[in-house]
Amino acid sequence: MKTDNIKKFTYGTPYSTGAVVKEIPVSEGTPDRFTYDKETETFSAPLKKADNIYGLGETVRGINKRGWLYISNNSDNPHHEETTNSLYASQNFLLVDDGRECYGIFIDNPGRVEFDLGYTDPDKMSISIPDNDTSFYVIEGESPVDVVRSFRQLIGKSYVPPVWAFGYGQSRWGYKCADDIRTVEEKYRELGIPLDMIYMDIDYMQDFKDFTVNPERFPDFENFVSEMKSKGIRLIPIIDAGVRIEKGYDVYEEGVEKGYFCKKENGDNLVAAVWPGKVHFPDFLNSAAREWFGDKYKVLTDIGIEGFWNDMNEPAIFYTEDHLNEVFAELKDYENKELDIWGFFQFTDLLMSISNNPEDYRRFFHDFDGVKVRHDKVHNLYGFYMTRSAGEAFRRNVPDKDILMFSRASYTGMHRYGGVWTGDNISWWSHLLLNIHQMPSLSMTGFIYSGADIGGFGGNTTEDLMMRWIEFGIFTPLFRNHAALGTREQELYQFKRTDDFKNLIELRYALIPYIRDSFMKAVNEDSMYMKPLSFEYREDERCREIEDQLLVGDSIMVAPVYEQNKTGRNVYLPEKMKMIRFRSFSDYDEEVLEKGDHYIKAELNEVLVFIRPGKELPLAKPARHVDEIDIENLVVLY
Ligand code: MIG
Repeated sequence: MKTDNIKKFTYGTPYSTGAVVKEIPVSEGTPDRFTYDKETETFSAPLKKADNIYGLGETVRGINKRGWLYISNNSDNPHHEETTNSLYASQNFLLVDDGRECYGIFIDNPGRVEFDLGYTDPDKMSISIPDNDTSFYVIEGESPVDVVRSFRQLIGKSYVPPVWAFGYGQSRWGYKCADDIRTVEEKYRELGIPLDMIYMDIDYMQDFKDFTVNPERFPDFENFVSEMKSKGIRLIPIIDAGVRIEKGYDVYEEGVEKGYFCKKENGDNLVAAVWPGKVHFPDFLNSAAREWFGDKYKVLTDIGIEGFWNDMNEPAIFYTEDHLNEVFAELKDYENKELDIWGFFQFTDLLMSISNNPEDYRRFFHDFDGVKVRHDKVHNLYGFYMTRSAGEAFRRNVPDKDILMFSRASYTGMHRYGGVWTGDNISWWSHLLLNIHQMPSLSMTGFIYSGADIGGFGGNTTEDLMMRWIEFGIFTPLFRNHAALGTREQELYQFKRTDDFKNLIELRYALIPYIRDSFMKAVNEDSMYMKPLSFEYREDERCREIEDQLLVGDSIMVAPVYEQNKTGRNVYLPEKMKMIRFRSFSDYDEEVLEKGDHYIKAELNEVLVFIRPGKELPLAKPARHVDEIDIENLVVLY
């Protein structure tokens, strides 16, 4: 691998985060194109009118990130919208491209990093790092694809899930017992809709304790796992970051005894609260603790579980014992007091400060390779290291099996151990569009096995939103329908047009050979699975503003419909392409369309795919499960 196009600059004492896998010699001076103001710990570079900015992985707004303030600070925010600054993940990689020349930068700092991308000053990009113990990489390249390839070689190969994980998964927070899960399988089977995974949310556990199964709700769990597997369904349980404080619970007892939990300044284990009630947080930054926690997954892999999702690992904190006590003390002042309007706001602010309080993230410490580090300085590593703990354990304990693993929080480097889902979205059309925007940025940063909660997690979905979202989800490697407790039920059999849903899911299964091939290519060649058009059509100015069409693999472009009550959309073709309007894997129209603008009809059940000239799109005959797909006999469209 050539690395002479990558320069590394360091400030303070950078942590070895594990983000990069290649040693780059340290250069003297300031990163090319940037000035550095030591006082404000801010790097600045001018932005030309033509500069587009890509990257940052899972964030709000468009594919072109220019014009907003993005803050890397992994946050549980189930109500995110346009003005949100921080989401569940932090990938400090971005690429500046004026259409002719481009460069990338990667800020390896696991604490808070603020990217002001033309927000304060439209002609300037500023990156502020309050705790500047940073490695700053500058990556030069001929084209965006080139820069991305170099970045990906720097950070190492992306995680590859088992083949069945390219199938369709049904999830919901609220399946309470084995029979609830059996019902899901039965209803899908009755309708003949393919399905490979059913996800188990927190209700399967005993009192929300990791690595336990509630024996009343799931009697003889091991048998249940094989019963479902005999029906072609893998069960995918959730694992949460917090460990319940309970006498006699092995994970708690061992963690306390071995000193594997995060501690406060005074050496006591931090007491926080999440679903299980009071918890301690495993110190995933301590390699011994990481090994210990990782081995716990064995409890479930030993009985046939082959996949997991790691949740709440920003970590999300409902409250800490210490801060809650402070709040109660302050509340005393409010009692019997006439509240004026400002007093009232102070009072509500106080109550709002209870969850995910920034102060709480400064209350505890890690033993990071023998060094005591305050949590906030390495905050964005927590989810990464939880997932690394699992990933390393799988290699040790189940070496000949591929295990499905994806996480909510992440940082660069985690892409070697698992994928991500994009956290708690809402059943909004704008979040379908957000999903379209996030996918190429995730691809850039190595998170290729990724996807959103299809249909939307919070809020009540509608049949048409679900259908349009599935039509995009067909192309995302992680393809999971998931919803929150208390929302409208959104398994596909809950809707009226089940035939259409069946056709769409079958189309996904028909596309799996192409999807999986393109996925493996992206992994092996350090390229992108989903790309903005501008990365490929360098000469075409129009492509620089297209944010609702994507290239998927080498052969196709997709143009999803993402607005309600639309039966078509405008599509820009950067070259002559063959349009396929799919109603199912075997029912479609074809039409060759010239380069340029087109208004194209796409009824609610229709998916638009465009095949690039000289390229091929193979289709398999769908099957109920991924491993039943006949990959030898493919129909090839071109
Ligand atoms: O506080 O386990 O993002 O997918 O269903 C909510 C319950 C905790 C958040 C996850 C979501 C999951 C939910 N969890």
